[in-house]
Amino acid sequence: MMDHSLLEKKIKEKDIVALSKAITMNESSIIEDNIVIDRIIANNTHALDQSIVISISGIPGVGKSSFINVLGEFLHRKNLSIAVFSIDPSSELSQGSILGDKTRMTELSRLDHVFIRPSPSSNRLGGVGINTHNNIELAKIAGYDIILIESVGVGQSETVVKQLSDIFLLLTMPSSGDELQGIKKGIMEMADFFIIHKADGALKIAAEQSQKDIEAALHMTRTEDLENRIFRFSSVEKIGLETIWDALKNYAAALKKENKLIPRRRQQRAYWAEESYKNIILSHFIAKHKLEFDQLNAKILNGSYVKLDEILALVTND
Ligand SMILES: Nc1nc2c(ncn2[C@@H]2O[C@H](COP(=O)(O)OP(=O)(O)OP(=O)(O)O)[C@@H](O)[C@H]2O)c(=O)[nH]1
Ligand SMILES: [Mg+2]
Repeated sequence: MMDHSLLEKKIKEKDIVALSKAITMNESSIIEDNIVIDRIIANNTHALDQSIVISISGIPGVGKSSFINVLGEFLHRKNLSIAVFSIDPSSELSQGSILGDKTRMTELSRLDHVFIRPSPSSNRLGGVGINTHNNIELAKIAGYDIILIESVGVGQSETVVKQLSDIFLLLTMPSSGDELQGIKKGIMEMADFFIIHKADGALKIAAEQSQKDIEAALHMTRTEDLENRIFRFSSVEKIGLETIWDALKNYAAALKKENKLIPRRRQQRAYWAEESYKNIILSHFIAKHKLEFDQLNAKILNGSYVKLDEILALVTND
């Protein structure tokens, strides 16, 4: 086993093997491993505010991996260091499309110093986020300039992704008609940027219409200035990436300038800390009262109805 201070040192040297190992330890079900990682993060809180975290969400097949591949390559050419995480908060069963992502990020994964990590969606604590947040903190300690998160965008999971990122980018597909392909209102309200993706070939015209539809929908619900927030793009044609990147960069710079970035990240840390201790308390409590819970279960299995009163009594008498 690697010495902890050595592991920490190697992470800070952007050693990809060390970072992978640390992430594995963070996701481990062995609490001692988690504690080591927690200490490494605690030792390096000064390094946590340097990177920009951008999440890319959208329905399956919208082209998130393809877009990340193109954007990542572009940023790499600008000498920015890139880490990519892939998460699927919508499903606890799925482990993410690991193979799919690797194949769709071929160019990116071939470049030196690019870190690509598919993140398992389920873990000991029974949810996405807690580990994922720490994984991202580790990538920040490693000093990656830009951290990209691919996440399947379905419903409630977006809240979780929002709690992980500085900038939330929603990919949509050109659609005919006004249904906006069932994009949930909540997601529309949450996204900082909209990209109508696959705006190429036969879909080019539909993309223009989609842009108008999205603009109209946003004007109804959002009060802030949405100029330079809605783009059309094709990861095949790759035209106009500079404009999109400028907009993202300026947005991040404005957040910093208006002193919004650090409070937002602190709020996110508070959110994840709360998730974390809630889970710890829950597992601890259930383990402590295993016998009583087993008895309640046995009663139900024997055909009795266990009243809420009994459960409340168990909890409040602790
Ligand atoms: N025409 C066109 N096709 C694209 C574009 N980007 C991606 N595709 C295709 O769309 C399909 C899905 O692309 P992915 O990048 O895997 O999409 P994804 O959103 O990451 O999919 P999941 O990870 O499965 O949710 C692939 O067949 C791509 O080749 C684009 O800009 N234009
Ligand atoms: Mg993908």
